[in-house]
Amino acid sequence: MRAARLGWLGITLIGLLAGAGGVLAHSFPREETPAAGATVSSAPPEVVIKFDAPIEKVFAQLEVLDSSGNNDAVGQPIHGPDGSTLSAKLAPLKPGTYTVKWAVVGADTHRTQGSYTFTVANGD
Ligand SMILES: [Cu+2]
Repeated sequence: MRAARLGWLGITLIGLLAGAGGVLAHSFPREETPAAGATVSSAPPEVVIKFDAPIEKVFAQLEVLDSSGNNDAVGQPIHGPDGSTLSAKLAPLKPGTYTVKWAVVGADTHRTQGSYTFTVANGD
């Protein structure tokens, strides 16, 4: 009876450690500029995503798509000196809603990806 209890405890602890390790290791956005879901009054010159864990300098993708699916990011994504920031310069954006699509490989070699939108308001 006692052995059985210890067995369950052991399995639970292993499960918790494995789960926590997986979550901590992956790289997900912590802060986006412009913020996810934001409406900004003027066209931003760049998009910046700060991740919660280091990302590899290769394999990173960052696209800023207009409503027609055209990519307004200019050139390759730029890695920040802190090792966990990715940014892209933008062509002048017209008013409208833009979809930011990102994909990165974390320092643990795991790939994560996602998307969010922001809106450039009409008029100056
Ligand atoms: Cu991971």
